[in-house]
Amino acid sequence: MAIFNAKERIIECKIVYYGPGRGGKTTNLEYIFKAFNKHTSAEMVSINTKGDRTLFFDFLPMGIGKIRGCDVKVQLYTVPGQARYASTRKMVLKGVDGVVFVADSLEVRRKANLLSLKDLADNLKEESKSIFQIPLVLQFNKRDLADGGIPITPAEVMEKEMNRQLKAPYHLASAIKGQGVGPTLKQILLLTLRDLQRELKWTK
Ligand SMILES: Nc1nc2c(ncn2[C@@H]2O[C@H](COP(=O)(O)OP(=O)(O)O)[C@@H](O)[C@H]2O)c(=O)[nH]1
Ligand SMILES: [Mg+2]
Repeated sequence: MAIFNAKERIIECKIVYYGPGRGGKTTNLEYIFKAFNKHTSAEMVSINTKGDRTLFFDFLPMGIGKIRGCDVKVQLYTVPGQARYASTRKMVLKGVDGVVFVADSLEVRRKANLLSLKDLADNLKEESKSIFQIPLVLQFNKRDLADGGIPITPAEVMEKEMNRQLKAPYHLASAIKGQGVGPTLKQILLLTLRDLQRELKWTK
């Protein structure tokens, strides 16, 4: 649940980029940090876990308006995807308000996507949240690989395998080229803030 700082009139919420290892989560965040630097805090914080990193920085979605007279500050996080960092992933998901699931379009990663999605659902459940209810956007990343003749999974197949029940909005992307990164971010911000607004309606 978002943190409501009444004194400073700020609402802080947390969006986590989740997905299989090497799917492109860090690449998404690095692109956002550079391309939308007017909205971001001065520093990207990086916690090193061998071979992979947990990254986060603040994002100020200007122009999105205020909620209850408060400015909204968003923290964007990535998690390390490999199996051995299960506990880090659980920790990063604590208090999450919205999730971007970055799926790898590489055909050989089909199963890894599904396992990671299942892992996300399980970890959310431990947080008493449902993957069906939390603001969620899927991203099918690395679409550019098709140009190099590398086998990628057709979008319809990815949609069917991952999204048949979830029915989450999804975006095709090439994070390395910055394609689809902005629309993915914009949509998760919108869904998360809308959800927050709804939640705050019922509290004092
Ligand atoms: N071709 C291609 N490579 C990508 C894309 N996104 C990420 N990569 C590469 O995939 C590797 C893993 O990306 P990274 O962002 O570290 O994945 P993470 O483990 O999910 O954080 C890196 O070598 C990236 O350069 C993409 O859209 N297209
Ligand atoms: Mg990473």
